[in-house]
Amino acid sequence: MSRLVIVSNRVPLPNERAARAGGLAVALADALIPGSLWFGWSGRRSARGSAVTHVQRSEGITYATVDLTDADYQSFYVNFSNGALWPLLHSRLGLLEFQSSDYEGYRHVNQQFAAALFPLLRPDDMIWVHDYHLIPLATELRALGVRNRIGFFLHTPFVPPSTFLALPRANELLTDLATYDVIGFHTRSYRRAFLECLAETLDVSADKDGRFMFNGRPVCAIVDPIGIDATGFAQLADDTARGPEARMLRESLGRSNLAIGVDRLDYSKGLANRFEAVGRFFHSYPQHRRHLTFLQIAARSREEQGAYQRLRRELDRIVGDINGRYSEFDWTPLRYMTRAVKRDTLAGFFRLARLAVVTPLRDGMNLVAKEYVAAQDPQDPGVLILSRFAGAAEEMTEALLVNPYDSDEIAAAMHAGLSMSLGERQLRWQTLFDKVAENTAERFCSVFLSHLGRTDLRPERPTLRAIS
Ligand code: ADQ
Repeated sequence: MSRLVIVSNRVPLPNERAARAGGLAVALADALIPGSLWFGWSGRRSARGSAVTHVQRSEGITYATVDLTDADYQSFYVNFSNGALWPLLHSRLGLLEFQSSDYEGYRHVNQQFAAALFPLLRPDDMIWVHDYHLIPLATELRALGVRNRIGFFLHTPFVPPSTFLALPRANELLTDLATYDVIGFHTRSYRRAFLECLAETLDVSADKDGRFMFNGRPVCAIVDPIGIDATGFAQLADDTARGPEARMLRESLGRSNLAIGVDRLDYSKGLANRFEAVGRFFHSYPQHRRHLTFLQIAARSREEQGAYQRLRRELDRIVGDINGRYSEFDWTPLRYMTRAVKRDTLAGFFRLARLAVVTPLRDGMNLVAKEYVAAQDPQDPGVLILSRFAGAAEEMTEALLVNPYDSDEIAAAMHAGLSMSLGERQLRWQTLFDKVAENTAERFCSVFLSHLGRTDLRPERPTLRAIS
């Protein structure tokens, strides 16, 4: 059997796992059988950058990481990946900042990653690359003569040509993507947008299953929505809802119901609009004052970027405004913490919450929506309010779907959720739970890897670098 090599920008090292148990680490846990290799950035900066590869082993998995220099960190990670590609792929052209030198830095780091990974590879390894930081990696590996199967999964949305082609050098990134053997997207609409970009710029047309030929080689664009370990998360929620943190939260609420939001502190997550909606809710439905407390947990992220600093200031202002306006001496409508919370604690909090408000302006998938559903008590489930513009909305149609830009619609959905009969809550939840329990993280991995496993190795040829 082929060895699996996972490549992602950040590698969740075993000693950081508990603190950083984000979507990727949890979703890929099932694919990572002993013997696998995980390669990527260490999260550290040093003068030697990627010249030294740090290797450690844990539970049969090898973790190989490289550092970035300060200059590479700035151009590759901060400026191009998060300052250009992230806003572009979330349809925020107004926030896109492009500098050719950052783009060159991005390509340079991908080239260095390929050079550091190359000596670790075996001929029949299957290489699975993750996310927008590493789009050119296959091009760089092929240039070194790597013939292995290489797949790519994009965790963000993909955008139509009218948006994507606003990025200078967009054609090069499309060529890079078409250089993989398999390219995975969360939803049909992201795949469609990608194939439209290919048709428009590279004159490539795909069949209805996303197969096309590129440079004489077959390539397949697949739809493979990411999932979670639903039964494991349900068990975790059941356990931790009885734990000390959940008990303290419950006691602090008094007789008030709990509504919850959990996100990275990112402008794509729609937090400002959501907070405005909380204000609208207490304005339009005063009967809920004192009877609902909104808890927003927002883990700070990418703080080195101006857009994120501005967002934080804006959110501080809105929270102050709402709490100043509606608080009573013994009740605060909106509790807001800008810290990550441990995964097991979160599970228990989800189970206590009568509403989850998951309203990103755009989101590749959104795993919080799935975690909330998995965490509910089947006898007395809460209600999920979900943005139409999260990838999760394509599957989770029994949630209360809202336009995240419409504060009044979100407020009305909160009211509807709190007024919903037990019978309707159970019906909606059961259908949602069945879907979340079927489209698991394990299924996500096995679908992707079975597609990748069916592709052929590239024919032998001299390396381009050796020729030039
Ligand atoms: P993210 O943008 O990070 O991921 P999301 O899928 O919602 O978005 O969350 C990832 C994980 O982080 C979840 O397991 C969640 O519980 C956890 N998390 C979020 N906020 C937290 C907090 N404040 N404290 C503790 N844990 C928190 C990207 C894409 C998404 C896509 C995922 C996976 O942007 O659209 O769903 O990858 O593909």
